[in-house]
Amino acid sequence: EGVLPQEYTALKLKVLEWAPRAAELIQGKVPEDASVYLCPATLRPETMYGQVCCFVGPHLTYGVFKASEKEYFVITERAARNMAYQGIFEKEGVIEEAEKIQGSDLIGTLVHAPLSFHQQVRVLPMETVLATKGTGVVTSVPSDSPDDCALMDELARKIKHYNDKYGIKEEWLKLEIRPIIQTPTSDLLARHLVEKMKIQSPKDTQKLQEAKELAYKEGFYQGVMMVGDFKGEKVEVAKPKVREQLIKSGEAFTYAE
Ligand code: A2H
Repeated sequence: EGVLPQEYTALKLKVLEWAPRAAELIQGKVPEDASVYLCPATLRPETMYGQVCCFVGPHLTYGVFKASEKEYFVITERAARNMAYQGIFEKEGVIEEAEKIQGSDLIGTLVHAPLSFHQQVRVLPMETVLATKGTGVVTSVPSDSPDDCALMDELARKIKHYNDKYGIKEEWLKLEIRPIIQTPTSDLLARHLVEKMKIQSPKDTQKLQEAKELAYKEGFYQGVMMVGDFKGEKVEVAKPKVREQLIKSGEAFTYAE
């Protein structure tokens, strides 16, 4: 980890319908009138219009942590500890875990994705999620993230395997990927880079690292918003505005580590 703290935007993806195993575990553990959110940490809040699913690590353990009387967050225990000391939970320094859930048990859960063209998206598996970064939850924006793009391709290509293993349905992967940001190279920069660099799988780590850096730099310094309230503005300018909007509407918060 670096010397300077990384500041993420943590998004609140409200659970609309639990996957069967998660539903059993949650039963009676969270008050009826409370909402539960999956909280992905992102560095690209301006891309949230393009969310198509939400990734969890199938082998990671998550907790359902009480943020306030009415709100519970699904995140790693590590993230909960950090949040408890950042004034994110109602009771400063207090960690209350309603239940533990394995990532694999969350797969198939239906959540509401703030700002996205696709308001309802599914939870899907990402084997490469690091337990040591962010909240352990990653929202998927395949138009602008090479990692997300490579993984969506992989899930679709091996749908039979993923259906057998996790009950993933083909239709969950079929959400349209719409352009969000125009850059000199492309309006679907991640897709363009994955194809141009011949990235075959989420395990092409070195190529993906390179693609990620290229996409981040070009997107940030040369990108222009094609959608949303800041359409036509440079990404550099729009990014903090989208972030502020999400925070003001109660759909996101700042999380640092
Ligand atoms: B980003 P950094 Cl559109 N494990 O959000 C693996 N990856 C994680 C993670 C974890 N535990 N927690 C967060 N991330 C991802 C959007 C996005 C992201 C776009 C383009 C690039 C991009 C949509 N996915 O990240 O190591 C999250 O994905 C590439 C930099 O702290 C988060 O932002 O720099 C980013 O990695 C944080 O990575």
